[in-house]
Amino acid sequence: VKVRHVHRTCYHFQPPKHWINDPNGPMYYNGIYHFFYQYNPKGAVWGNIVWAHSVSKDLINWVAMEPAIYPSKPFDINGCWSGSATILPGNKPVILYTGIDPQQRQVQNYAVPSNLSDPYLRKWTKPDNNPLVVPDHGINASAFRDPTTAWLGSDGHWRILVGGKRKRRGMAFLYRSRDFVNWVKAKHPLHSSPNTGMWECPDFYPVSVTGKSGLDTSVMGQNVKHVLKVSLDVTRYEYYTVGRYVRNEDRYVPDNTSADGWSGLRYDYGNFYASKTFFDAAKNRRILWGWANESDTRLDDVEKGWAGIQAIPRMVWLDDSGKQLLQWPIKELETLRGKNVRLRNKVLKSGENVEVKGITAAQADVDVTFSLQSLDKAEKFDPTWTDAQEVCSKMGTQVKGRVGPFGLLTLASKKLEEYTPVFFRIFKAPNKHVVLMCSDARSSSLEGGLYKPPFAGFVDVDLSDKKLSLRSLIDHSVVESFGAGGKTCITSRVYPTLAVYEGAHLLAFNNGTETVTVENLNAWSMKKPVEMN
Ligand code: DQQ
Repeated sequence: VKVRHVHRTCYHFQPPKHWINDPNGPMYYNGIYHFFYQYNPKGAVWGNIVWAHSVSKDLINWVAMEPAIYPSKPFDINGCWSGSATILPGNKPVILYTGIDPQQRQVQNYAVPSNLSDPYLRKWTKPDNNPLVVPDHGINASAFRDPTTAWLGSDGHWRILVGGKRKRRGMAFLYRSRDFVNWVKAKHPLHSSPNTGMWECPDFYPVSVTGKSGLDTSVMGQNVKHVLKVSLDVTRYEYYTVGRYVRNEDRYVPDNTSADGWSGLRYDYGNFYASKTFFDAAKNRRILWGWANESDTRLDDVEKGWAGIQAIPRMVWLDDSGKQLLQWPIKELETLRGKNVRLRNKVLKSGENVEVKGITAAQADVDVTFSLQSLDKAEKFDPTWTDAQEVCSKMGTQVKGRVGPFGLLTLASKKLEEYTPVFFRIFKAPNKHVVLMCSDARSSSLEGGLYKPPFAGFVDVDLSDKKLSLRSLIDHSVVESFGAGGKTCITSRVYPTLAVYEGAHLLAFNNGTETVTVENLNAWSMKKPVEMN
């Protein structure tokens, strides 16, 4: 086994070996953060799925526990798939998860801590009255999974969603229960959408219309909107809408500013899937975990002996516009920042770049604000360009523009044989500017056989101050970027051959005709967490 250490991450969540996928049941309980995830204890490909378990006091330094849930009973003998945690009144955590039963049906089970006085909640019990929910005759038993965190209605009944589909219509089935044991399917799903296929890992939660504070999942009231996120099995991308939860009908109605379906908003326009949020009562915030799969081949994964990482946990809250979420790496990440270098007011004329020297460029946190001299000469935006990735694929870093492309070259080799650019390009449309953000893996590696897409999204940002910011978290085989304070996020998995360890460089560049100034750039070498998984 060639354990390919050069591409292992340093500060992303990653166990020592084997396959990982979805984040499961994240929660904060009695001073400890718990994180569970889909894990194959026997190899670097998907299979034999259990709930691996790690605990932390700060979401950065993790200690691995034994697997919390693993196949052992008829109701989960063929797999313990994704699910969520809910903390019931009386401070009692309960996990809901999907089990695969002897008929390969997907059923919903629960598990409770075996010993509530164990601060790490190492052992979990699966009571004998499982499964709690089985697919009834109207439900496709192989498309019925991933229960959400429960929320409590004013009628005293708990509610959960289970992801599914009916023919090609994706849906979030709604179940209600008074005692958390007897669950009854609601007549209508909470929401559904045609031609979206299976909805995996639904997530449904309230967000405050003012400020960044998170809300407990059962909060209702005046100044609250709701977010519904689904992971679409067909595209392997996630979509969310911001909308209204009509409580008396138990229906969710997306706002008319939120496209419902494949053209909608995404948490991340790159490699990020099966995500899940939880309410962190310690710091009054909502935190998002998401899985970033490998982009190399299955054979590479077997040779490496590992596959899959978790993206850095992000705080999520509603933008002032009420139209989208903002996301930002949890502030605890900053405790890993080491050596800092700074660039100030560095003017980049057309075709110029500048290297940011003195940090470990393969393992870094970069935060930069660009200021633009003028937007007057921006290229005209063609309204048929609805697919950002397509625009990026035609207009990469080498295609000279006017205002942009400008941004960062991450994981760049000395002579730029390899680099993963993260950049903006600004266009002019009637009465507004259109900002394109790209994280383009096409030039990331000289190695063949890798998936190297030009990931991209549009950034709905007000440019009246002619400033645009970008933060990138670089960690050997991942570049996780946040445009305009977290309005648009893109995660790319890349496998450089030259731009590894000391061979990796970081630059800022401008390939537009218009001058761009690096007004302020901070880059930090990142340290390794003390204990890991
Ligand atoms: N992964 C789990 C399923 C879920 C899928 C199985 C999403 O529960 O639907 O490992 O990645």
